[in-house]
Parts: sequence; C-alpha cells; structure tokens
Amino acid sequence: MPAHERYELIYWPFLPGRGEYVRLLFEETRTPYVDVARLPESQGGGVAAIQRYLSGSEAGVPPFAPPILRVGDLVIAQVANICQFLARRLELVPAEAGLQSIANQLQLTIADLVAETHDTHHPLGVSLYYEDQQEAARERARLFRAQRLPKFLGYFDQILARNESSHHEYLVGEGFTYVDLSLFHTLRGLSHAFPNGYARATERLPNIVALRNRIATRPNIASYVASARCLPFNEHGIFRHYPELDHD
Ligand SMILES: N[C@@H](CCC(=O)N[C@@H](CS)C(=O)NCC(=O)O)C(=O)O
Repeated sequence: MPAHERYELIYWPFLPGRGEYVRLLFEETRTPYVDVARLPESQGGGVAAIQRYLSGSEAGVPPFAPPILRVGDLVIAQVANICQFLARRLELVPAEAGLQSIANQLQLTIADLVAETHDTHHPLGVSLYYEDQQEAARERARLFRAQRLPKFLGYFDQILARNESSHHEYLVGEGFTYVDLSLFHTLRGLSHAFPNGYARATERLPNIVALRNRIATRPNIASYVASARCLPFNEHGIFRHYPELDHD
C-alpha cells in the first residue's frame, strides 16, 4: 500500500485505552493499519514515535495527546474526530449529514463517559499516582457508580429503545455504525472496571446489554478480541479494576 494511503495509529503501546476506539473500526472492516508505537524503536515505533508527534517534529498540526491518526500528510487527533473521519471512509456511518451529526453527538457523549470513568481513579490530578489520591478516588467512584454510571447507561439504553428504524438494535439510523462499536468497547471496559456497579446499573437496561452481545458476536470483532492484537485491560489504562472502587 502506498505510504500516502496507509493508515497509521499512534497510541501508547501497552494499554488498550482510547486507542481501542480507533482499532475497532479497522478490525471490524479488516482494514490494514500500522499500530506504530507497538513496533520496535528500531522500526520507528515505541513511545518515541508518540513523542515525535507531540513535540511537533512530525508532519501536521501537533496533537495534544494520543490517539493520533496519520494518513499520508494528514495528522489528526481526538477519538471522536478520528472515528468520524474513518467511519466516513470505511462506510461505518450513513452518508446523510444529519445522521453523521447525531453519530458524532453520541460519540462525544461516550467521550464524556470515558473521561468521567478515568476520573474515578484520578479524581485530583492526572499527574499524580492513583496511590496518592486513593481516598478521593473511593468517594468519586462511589458517586460515579451511584449516579453517573446509571445516568449515562440509561441514556444509551433509551436511545436504542427509541430507534425504531433499527428495530432497537443500533444507535444511529437503520443499521450498524461506528458508535455501536464504541459503546460496545465502553461497556466491556466498564464491566471490567466495576463488575458490581455495572451489573447493578444494567439490571434493567436490556437494550444496551443486547447491543453488547450483538457486537461481541460479529465475526471480525470476536476474532480480534480473541487475538494477541487486542491488549487486555490493565492498571495503566482508563478501565482499571480496583476492587476497592467497586464496593460501597
Ligand atoms: N479528548 C481526547 C483525550 C486524549 C487523552 O486524554 N489521551 C490520553 C491517553 S488515553 C493521554 O495520553 N493524555 C496525555 C495528557 O492528557 O497529557 C480524546 O478523546 O482523544
């Protein structure tokens, strides 16, 4: 594939994190991509690759933070922005501008949920260790599980309940889109991080539970999740399982 058409994802090599939202679009459509930072440094990979973009020594407008997508000379960041760009090319969103805006609205709401999930283990400061903010994290996580998690998940369940055009199976329009993939990954992450909180919050939300199962059995997603390319959740990413944050 010529370099100007090659899709390059630049993201931290040791965690699924926000990079996973981008990977899922490639994996679902079996689109070849290079996960640049997972290559050895001798091949231009490693954390050094990320630093080159953040410091502005690569092409394009320097991004504030990864994930970063490069296609030829185009370099873009922000998950929702990258996913919208790719979904248009990979036919994972309807062509109609109105539906694309709805998809983006839902994707940005997922980004809000991801940020609040991150803040459960880092309520005081991104630059501090979890161990240095553990007490605040307990309180933040308690409120998240009691109030914000049910509110966000209830919202997405309602979106599915109202979407008669997809028979309540998909979030936007009549069929499957990238936003369904993103919600799937978020639900996986939340159930890993907060098994108790997630079980309680989804007890009466059949639509999102069904969506998660539906996406998990898509052949390309199922084989990706079972592969070595799919990094397991761990205590460096967004969706961290700290048992003390999942108990009242
Ligand atoms: N709103 C951005 C958030 C990006 C972000 O926070 N990236 C994390 C990794 S998941 C990071 O490396 N942040 C470094 C920083 O904020 O200094 C997005 O959705 O892409």
